[in-house]
Amino acid sequence: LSSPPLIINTWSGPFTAATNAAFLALSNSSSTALDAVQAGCQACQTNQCDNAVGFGGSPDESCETTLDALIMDGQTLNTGAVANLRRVKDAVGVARHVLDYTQHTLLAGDQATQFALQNGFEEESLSTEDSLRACHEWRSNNCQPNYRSNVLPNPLSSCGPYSPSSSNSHTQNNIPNSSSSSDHSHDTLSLLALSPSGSMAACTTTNGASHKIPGRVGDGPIPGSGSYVDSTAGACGATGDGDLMMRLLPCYQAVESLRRGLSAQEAADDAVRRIIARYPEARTGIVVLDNRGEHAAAASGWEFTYSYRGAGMDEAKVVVVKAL
Ligand code: SD4
Repeated sequence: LSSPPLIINTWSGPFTAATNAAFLALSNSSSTALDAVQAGCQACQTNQCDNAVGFGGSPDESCETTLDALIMDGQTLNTGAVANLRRVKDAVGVARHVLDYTQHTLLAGDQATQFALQNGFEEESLSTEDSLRACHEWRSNNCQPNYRSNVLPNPLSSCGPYSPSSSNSHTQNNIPNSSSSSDHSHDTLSLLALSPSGSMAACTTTNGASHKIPGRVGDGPIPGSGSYVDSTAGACGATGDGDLMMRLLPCYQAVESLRRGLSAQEAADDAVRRIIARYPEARTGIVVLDNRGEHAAAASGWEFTYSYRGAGMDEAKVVVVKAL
């Protein structure tokens, strides 16, 4: 149990910049919980947090980096999200515009880009030398992982011909290899905030899965999957194999479990167990925060670490979570 102002982060290491930016914002009485999570996600988008969030990471089959993001207000359930956002760096900023200035919840693809440009965001390439090099190395290495479950050639890249593979062969392939708590193992930042007045917010920002089929949207921008918050119960953020996780809406599941009286740990364990009952190989990690400040995490397929910073703490604290 930690006291607010409290920030929970799906990750640590280079992502600590996000925890600190959000914590400082939440400690400033003029910022809301929503402002705080946005500031935290933007800190990592800007400095790329180890190329795992924002521009320059996780190129798709055609070498393009695209972004998914979501931001949610726990008081109103108002949500803004963007999926497969192209050529605009501040994905969570655009998501906040969807929340603040539209009746919609989720905009996708080139039209999300158009919306962003109409609202003053800059059009920029999301590729870097590093992301292009990673893509070209992947291509010269027979293009594994292979998200295509049949032998149809891929017209968009120079990767063909594809070898046959079973359906759902993408399990684990897209997530950076991590048998340890290496700082390179996540692609997704989710932040949860609990303010001293009890208001809560959540955000998620990610460049998704590497070498995905262009147009693929992950779990990040899906309410209830990438993150979810309802201040009458609590909040949750997720990272891992989004193609599988989004089928079971683990964050909605966990927050509703809090409402039904489960502890944060029980709710996190339950949500992950539901995924691995179906997909034993799935690599997952979720963090859960109840509206009193109790927090916990559960994971499968990797050793997961998350971090938090609450009232009176000079720096973020890291928690290591064993796989279920
Ligand atoms: C996705 N959940 O797009 C993200 C990837 C991730 O650690 O979290 N990787 O599927």
